[in-house]
Amino acid sequence: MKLSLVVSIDDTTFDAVAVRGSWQDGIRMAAELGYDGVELAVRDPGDVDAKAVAHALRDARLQVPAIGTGQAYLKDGLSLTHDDEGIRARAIERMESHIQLAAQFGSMVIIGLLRGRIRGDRAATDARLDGALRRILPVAERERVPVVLEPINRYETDYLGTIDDVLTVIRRHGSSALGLLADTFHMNIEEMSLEAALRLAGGRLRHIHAADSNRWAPGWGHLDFSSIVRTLREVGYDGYLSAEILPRPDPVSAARQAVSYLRPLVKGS
Ligand code: LER
Ligand code: MN
Repeated sequence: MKLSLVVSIDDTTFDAVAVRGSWQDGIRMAAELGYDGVELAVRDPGDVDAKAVAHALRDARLQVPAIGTGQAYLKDGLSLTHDDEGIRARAIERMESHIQLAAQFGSMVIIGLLRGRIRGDRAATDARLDGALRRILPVAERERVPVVLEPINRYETDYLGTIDDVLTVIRRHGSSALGLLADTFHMNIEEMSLEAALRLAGGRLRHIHAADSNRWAPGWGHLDFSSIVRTLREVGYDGYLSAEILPRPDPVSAARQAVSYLRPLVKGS
């Protein structure tokens, strides 16, 4: 398993991004601290100078396991399940451009907050999500870019809170491009057992967000990361643990804690 740090390309309003401000500094800091990659949080790929980012990544020798889309929801109000057809169409278009950007970096694309909230009844929301995925997944398959759907805790959205909820969506689509992102912070709130939920996810697991019970860096809360990593090994997971953590007590200390705490645990896997 490898380690990455979430770095925002734009100025972010999402709390759990240790690095904000200049993405160039974020990439440099991740490399200096010994990360293998950076997960890029991107509001609109149309505003990203992909060549400049690729150049900085090459210099820093970092990979980009995943690209996050949450800013498109938080800043632009886009949602894949909105009952306004125009907003939904723009969310789908935005996802397609995230996929094009991800294809350049060999990354996957995350559907986190961008899935929206339940509007009207649950069945209507499911139908709108399915409609959006039917547009997005063929593009993802063609571009060979995995799309990962992330369960998110009840305080941030009322839609798709558990691993089981997301597995149900994945099964409905039967697309090899659609996988699961498990975030240990959300799991701590929603799952009966983190280990049992990770076993349930099994081969569908494509990406992990690592944060402790309080969203601080791993080791600074009360989650058992030895047990989490052991379970990930058992299910054959060999992707990234991506630190999506609060910048507390300050960005550098948080980012250093995550890598120095997790590195010994993932060594040799
Ligand atoms: C939101 O809490 C989160 O975990 C992000 O990864 C979703 O966009
Ligand atoms: Mn997350």
